[in-house]
Amino acid sequence: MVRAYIGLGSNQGNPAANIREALQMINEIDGLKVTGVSSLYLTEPVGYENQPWFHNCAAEVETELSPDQLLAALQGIEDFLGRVRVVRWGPRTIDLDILLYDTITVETENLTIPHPRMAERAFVIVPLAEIAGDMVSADGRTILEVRDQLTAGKKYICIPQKIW
Ligand code: A4P
Ligand code: MG
Repeated sequence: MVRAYIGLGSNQGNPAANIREALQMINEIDGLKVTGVSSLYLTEPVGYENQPWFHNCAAEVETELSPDQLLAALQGIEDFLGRVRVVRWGPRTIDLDILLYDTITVETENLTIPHPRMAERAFVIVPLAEIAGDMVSADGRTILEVRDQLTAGKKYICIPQKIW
């Protein structure tokens, strides 16, 4: 069993319901179990601004799946929940990213772990720090250190909603 962390994001339809449904589907896959979920955050869109705000959270899973198998499982859930990819960084029903997989580094055409853009993105790091503060990011800082440096002086809206 390996511990991995998944970033969840949605800004179409009912984002909180989409995220809850994705968590349930993740938990129902053989060899995957959700062992922790952060608070749910309302976040300003990054990358492509002309779109609704996102809801984001992070989940901890225990898994027997390899990184490639985990990616395939998450993409199956994205497809099932009807994600249509029109614009890169654009609106989506659900986006599921592998943030960390144990302490392993993966660098293939289809998969980069730790997730390459996570350290610059408060919408990933703030939720992740709630459940994986002591894990180490790609540059050797802990997730808590990354969060504190990234968010100094900034405000993020946390929706105190029971998501899991
Ligand atoms: N891929 C490589 N590494 C990974 C990984 N660690 N986890 C590949 C998941 N996928 C990974 O991703 C494209 C390809 O990345 C996949 O086929 C997989 O093989 P995608 O999810 O299909 O495309 P995308 O999400 O449109 O592009 P990208 O570059 O992954 O976007 P991001 O970085 O996921 O950003 N603003 C807020 N506030 N909240 C958000 O959640 N999300 C995005 C999407 C932009 N702005 C946002 C948010
Ligand atoms: Mg993505």
